Amino acid sequence: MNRREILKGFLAASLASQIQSLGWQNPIQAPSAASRFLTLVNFADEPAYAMETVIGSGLDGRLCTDLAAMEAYTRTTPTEKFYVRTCGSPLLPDAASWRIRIRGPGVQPVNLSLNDLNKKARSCGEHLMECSGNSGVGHFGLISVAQWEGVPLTDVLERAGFGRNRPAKRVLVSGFDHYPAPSATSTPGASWIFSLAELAADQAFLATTMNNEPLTRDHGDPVRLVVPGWYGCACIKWVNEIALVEDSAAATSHMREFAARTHQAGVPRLAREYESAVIDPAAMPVRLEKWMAGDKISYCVLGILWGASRPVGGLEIQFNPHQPFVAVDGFAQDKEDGWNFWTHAWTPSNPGRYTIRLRLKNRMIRTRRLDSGHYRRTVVIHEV
Ligand SMILES: Nc1nc2c(c(=O)[nH]1)N[C@H]1C(S)=C(S)[C@@H](COP(=O)(O)O)O[C@H]1N2
Ligand SMILES: [Mo]
Repeated sequence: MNRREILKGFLAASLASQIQSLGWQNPIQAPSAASRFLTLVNFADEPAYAMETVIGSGLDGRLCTDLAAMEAYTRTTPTEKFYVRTCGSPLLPDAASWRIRIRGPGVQPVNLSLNDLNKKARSCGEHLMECSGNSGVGHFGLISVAQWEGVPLTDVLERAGFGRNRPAKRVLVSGFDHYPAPSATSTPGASWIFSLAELAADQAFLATTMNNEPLTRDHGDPVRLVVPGWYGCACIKWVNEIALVEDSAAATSHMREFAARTHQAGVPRLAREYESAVIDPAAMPVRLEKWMAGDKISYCVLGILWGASRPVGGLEIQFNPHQPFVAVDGFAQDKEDGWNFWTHAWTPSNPGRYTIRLRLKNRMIRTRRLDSGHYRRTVVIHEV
């Protein structure tokens, strides 16, 4: 091993062990006498954005999780930092009178109360949610992980007498979406139509708590849908209606609005023509640290991998389009529906602009958004 490789290995190992021992807490303390954290390097070409504060209201309300802040590197995102896409409306009815109306052809409608639902709620695990509109505006902060409790949607349907043997094979889930002012960017009327098979296979549930607390208003209080592994646009908040619909049901306006962002072919007219709005495995850098390792400047890229419902094998990183992809040195996947953290020690040979891109080692796994270059991030290195 040459000196550079030794330093690289040392830096990766010391950072990785420190990050693990602190449970992804702030690593801005020297992991050893021989190395010293200098500073964070910002991502270039991303506009300044106020992170972790609510900006706007109603359908235009947003809060972006600051992935570069080390508090984000816990298994779950604290609720007050969990991203928000659409804030709770001041017109929302009182939780005490909340009912979910369940209806379908040939069955008496049922009004499900929160009490009924809360009695059946159980732990549904840790799940990541990402807005399909997540982008460099907001530093890719429309992505978060929480611990959820709730009731599987298929159980709710069975209990209401809407079992699997009904002719209707599709389920429309709608949420409250009335705001005092019209939106500049979005169409109101959040609703998605799923097949019963999708709901069962992906274990969609009606969530009643988030991080062991009642849902907050902005995250769907009193009840929201969570569809593990799907984009957030399918995770309807303030759920007030569940309907069994015909196989020939038209796609909702919300589905049409999100067709491109969920990788559909065009804007399909019928709900059944929509592919599951699943998140493919993806990875991006979220934090770049500048270190003094011995007497040499070195950089550490910290990043996340998500959307992987199975082990992906390995991750590769590239520092400019003309450079080869190399194996990410600190990558280990321990979770399949949250985020996995990785680190990569980097000693660029020259100052300059670098565009960092990730890909999976296994090129057979579908990674549509990653392949499109969507999660590329650029940094400017002044000192090597
Ligand atoms: N009723 C309703 N539900 C909704 C939306 C909405 O505008 N109205 N937005 C959806 C979108 S696009 C996303 S990404 C998620 C965001 O959930 P969060 O704000 O709790 O992170 O909620 C979904 N559920
Ligand atoms: Mo979204």
